[in-house]
Amino acid sequence: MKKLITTSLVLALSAMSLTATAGPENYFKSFDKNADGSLDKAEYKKLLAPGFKSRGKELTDERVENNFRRLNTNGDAVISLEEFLASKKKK
Ligand SMILES: [Ca+2]
Ligand SMILES: [Ca+2]
Repeated sequence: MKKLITTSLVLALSAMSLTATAGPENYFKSFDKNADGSLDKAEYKKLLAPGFKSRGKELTDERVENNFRRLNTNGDAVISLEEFLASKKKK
């Protein structure tokens, strides 16, 4: 019984560190700092930053803008969860 609890705790912890692969929805929400259900450009920039950093690229405003526009299919000022998930499915 004790072992089972330990195992599920480990699973829960690894799920937390793997939010990107475990659930794009949770990943999206973790960057939605004001919890309005969408990512504005500042929030989206924070989402992009680790990926750029790991590839040794500088995250310029232009790159944020380009990525933002690609995801923001309806052309408003924010990326909705739907738009974010749609971009994940395309890959
Ligand atoms: Ca937001
Ligand atoms: Ca949008």
